[in-house]
Amino acid sequence: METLTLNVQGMTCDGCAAKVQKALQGVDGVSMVEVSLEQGKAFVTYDARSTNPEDLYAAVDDAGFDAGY
Ligand code: 9UX
Repeated sequence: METLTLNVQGMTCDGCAAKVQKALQGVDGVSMVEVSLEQGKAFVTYDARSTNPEDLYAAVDDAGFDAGY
């Protein structure tokens, strides 16, 4: 398993954090997600055989938040 910390911009309430959480958990290969609204970060544990950082950044972007590199 690999871990990645994403800097997520644009989360302003718990609902936003929940959306980011759901988006990341929906990516095949993701096993654990923790989102910190306060820190503006998402901590993801994933299987590198199934996904990669690019996919994870894209999932956050698709959910309407900016996880730019
Ligand atoms: Mo809160 Mo975020 O009311 O997408 S859910 S601002």
